[in-house]
Amino acid sequence: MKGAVLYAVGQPLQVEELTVQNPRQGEVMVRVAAGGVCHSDLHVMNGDLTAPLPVVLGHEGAGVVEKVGEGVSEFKPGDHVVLLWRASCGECFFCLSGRPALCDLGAGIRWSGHLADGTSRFSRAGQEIRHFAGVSSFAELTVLPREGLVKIDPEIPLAQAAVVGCAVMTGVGAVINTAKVEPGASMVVIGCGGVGLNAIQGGSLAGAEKIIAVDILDNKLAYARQFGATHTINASQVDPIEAIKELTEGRGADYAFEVIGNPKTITQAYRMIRRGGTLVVVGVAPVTAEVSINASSIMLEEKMIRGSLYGSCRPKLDAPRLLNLYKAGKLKLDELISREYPIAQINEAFDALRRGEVARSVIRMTSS
Ligand code: COD
Ligand code: ZN
Repeated sequence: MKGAVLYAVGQPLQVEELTVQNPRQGEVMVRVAAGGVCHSDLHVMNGDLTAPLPVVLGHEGAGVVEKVGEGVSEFKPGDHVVLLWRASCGECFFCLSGRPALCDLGAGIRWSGHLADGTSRFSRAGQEIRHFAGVSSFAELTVLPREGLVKIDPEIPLAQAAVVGCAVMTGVGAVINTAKVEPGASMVVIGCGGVGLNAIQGGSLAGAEKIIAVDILDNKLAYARQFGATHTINASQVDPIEAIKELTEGRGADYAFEVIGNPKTITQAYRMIRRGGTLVVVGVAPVTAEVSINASSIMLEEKMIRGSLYGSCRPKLDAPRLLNLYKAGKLKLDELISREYPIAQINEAFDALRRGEVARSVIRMTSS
């Protein structure tokens, strides 16, 4: 079967024939229908985020169960599933407290590139190839832990289901689950890519009154308006902090969401919120980066800083809920998918993401 492999930082992906082993105990093999092209994969390709290499990239996807390993009774061949980039055990302190994104199971898989038994199912000519975040959706077939899948309504188109696996749960979740934005609030979203646009539509769902989108590209700001932004600011043309103050009676916004992963824009976002406001950091900066924040303001202005990992979601609850909102016409997924590429053109899909041309694109493995 075909898969897209990253062998070294700075190199393009190699699309090649790989061997995939059968699922073992507690694992599920999925025939991937669509894999979303997210900036986090690009961060790994350019070395801003690390992952054990070589690796089959892709951490957003949906598909159809092909085979199940021993002991798996909740899935059967033919089930439609969304793939999760943070599997969670359901039993630990974090899972029981409703914070499954913080479970050790998914983190272990992410940093080792191995499934839970410490091995990989992918290889090529005897060379081991790692999993990415336990998903590896840029492959025709992939193997996941049973805890990394959510069964979905088979009527949902699988490309639309795929983007729920990362962009939508991460972006909408940051607003609804992490920040719990209330009706009438003002909020800023810095970075209007695949994830940021979903923070914007999360703001619409929450009933925020002002949703201010900040980007450096006008085409991204046009997408932002389509997803519910009430105001847009091009940060390459005006000082975005001053512009936010003007739009919020000089106070600053109630909430700011940083959806890029850049220390400079994290600092900007902190300065955009009002006294007592909340900054939610969704993007991850390069591992050694530090953020500069005026120390006294934290206390004197009672500002809050929150991280949001995977939109603080509870995937088995949130994925079906989001897909129901899509079916009810209340969540934009069709509009999110700007382009579809065959796997042979995956490097072109990443070039388009680098150039800022798309809201989200997906790699299509099957036509369903
Ligand atoms: N000011 C304003 N906007 C900017 C600036 C700037 N200085 N620099 C870039 N932007 C805009 C770009 O024009 C673009 O529109 C947007 O920021 C980024 O969008 P995308 O589409 O390139 O990125 P996404 O939405 O696919 O990914 C954003 C993340 C924040 C998820 C990603 O970058 C990240 O930080 N990933 C690491 C966190 C992680 O691992 N998450 C798990 C999987 S997503
Ligand atoms: Zn992602």
